[in-house]
Amino acid sequence: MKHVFVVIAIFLTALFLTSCSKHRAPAAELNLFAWSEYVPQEVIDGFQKETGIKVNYEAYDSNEAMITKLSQNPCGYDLVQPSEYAVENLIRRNMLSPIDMAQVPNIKNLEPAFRDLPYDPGQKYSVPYMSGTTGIVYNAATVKTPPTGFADVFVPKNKGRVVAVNDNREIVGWAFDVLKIPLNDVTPDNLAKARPLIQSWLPIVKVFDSDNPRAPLLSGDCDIGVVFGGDAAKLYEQDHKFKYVLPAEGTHQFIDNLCIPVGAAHKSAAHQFINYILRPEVSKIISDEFPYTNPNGEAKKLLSTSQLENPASYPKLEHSEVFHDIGPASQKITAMMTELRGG
Ligand code: SPD
Repeated sequence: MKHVFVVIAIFLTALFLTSCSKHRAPAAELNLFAWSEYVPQEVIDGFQKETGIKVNYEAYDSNEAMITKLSQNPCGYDLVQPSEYAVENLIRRNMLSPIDMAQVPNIKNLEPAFRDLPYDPGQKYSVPYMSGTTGIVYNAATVKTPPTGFADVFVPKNKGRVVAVNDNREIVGWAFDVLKIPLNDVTPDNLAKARPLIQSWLPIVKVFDSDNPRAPLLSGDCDIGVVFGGDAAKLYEQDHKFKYVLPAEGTHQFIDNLCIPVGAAHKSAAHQFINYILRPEVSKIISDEFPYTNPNGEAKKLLSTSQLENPASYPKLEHSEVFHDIGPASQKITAMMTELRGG
């Protein structure tokens, strides 16, 4: 019986590698599948110019969207950019290739706090790209009573004024925070408790947008947002009237990474790109355009005082939780949210 399983495993691996090789693209290419508005064009241009490797940047707006697409097209991408819990998920499902750290000497530039993190023990598969928090941004010129938590945001008087990231895991997490349920305790009972709360929140939100939630705040269409810290930091850079607060009910920190899928056709190019973005002067360009928390200690030395003092880029984090891979419960979140959003 054991032999049968071994033969099937060898056959499936051979089939997978053969099907991957049919899709091999020309050598000097890098298929980058990353969050939208996260990799500056200047970084891509610099890398292309220096290496002659053409970068094809396809964007996604949630970890779940990336995982679904990568599962459907396992040979289609050379680099992906999962958050911590998605790294755990991809490792568990054998979807990542180990990174040869000898080809990434600039990893030394990462701060010790961003090395060898629990979601990737031994740091075999992931290199932190940027980190951040999800929090509340508001326009202090129009919002006279500053919100301090989700309970102040999702109230009937704010109907039509709120923009929120379009991310089901996040939204369920906010409800769990309000209900004092640990973020990763995604059980059917806890989802049932969160359901009526989320149902009452959805009509209050005018815009769901993870790509550019800044736009409705800048236009004045909305004056309160629940957004990723980098977007709040960018708004603050444009106008200090945009204030950022970490929700009183609970804070969630994320760490987004670069990882190489197991079916990647251009692993050498992927390693070169990872090493390139870890150069301090390149990493600074990322902070200049997308002011998240930069994990690169050498790059941080190049940032201005105002960048380092931006409260949305480098908030004071006392207690925060981190998402973990929740396995099949993730589909339960998708099913509940799809139903609540009306299909
Ligand atoms: N526009 C870039 C957004 C990156 C956000 N990643 C954070 C995911 C938190 N679940």
